[in-house]
Amino acid sequence: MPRRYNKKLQIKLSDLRKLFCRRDLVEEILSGGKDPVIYEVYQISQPPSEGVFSAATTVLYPGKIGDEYYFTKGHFHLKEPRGEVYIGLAGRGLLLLQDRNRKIDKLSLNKGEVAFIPPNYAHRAVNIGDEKMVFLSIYPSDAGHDYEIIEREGFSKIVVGRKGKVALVDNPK
Ligand code: S6P
Ligand code: ZN
Repeated sequence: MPRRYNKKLQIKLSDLRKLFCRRDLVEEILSGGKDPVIYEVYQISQPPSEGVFSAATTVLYPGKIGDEYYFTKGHFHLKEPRGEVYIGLAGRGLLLLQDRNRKIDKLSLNKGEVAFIPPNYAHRAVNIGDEKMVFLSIYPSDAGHDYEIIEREGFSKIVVGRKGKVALVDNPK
């Protein structure tokens, strides 16, 4: 847990119900009375202002729905051009980057690795390990978050674990 933050968000399975491929499994879990926490975000938010950074530590828990690994929602930044840096602090993960034409790239985001997110790319972290994946993000305080496109269309590829292997496959939706 970071020592200092001014806002904490907790994202549960029910917040991601439209995003996982196996919606039937999500509904089965929720209707059984469970709503696991998928990730937590500890933000050091600054008032939006050009040239000022905000930062956040995300703790993404390990797990899968069907064979799809837990992930963060993912978003574009509202304001262009606004990039971002992710720094892996713990665990094993991937960072998906998707451009406006839905072309996908993946970077590894393991403990100690740094990933740059160029402006105008949607970004989503995926925990492909058995332990918590923790990363620090540093972004312009005036970047803003656009979740709408991803909520509507998802990413064009998803990350699955099949027969002990991690694979990036086409999103069947
Ligand atoms: C903010 C940055 C991260 C994410 C966090 C949760 O620009 O990319 O702090 O907000 O990892 O992901 P999401 O997609 O739910 O905002
Ligand atoms: Zn971002």
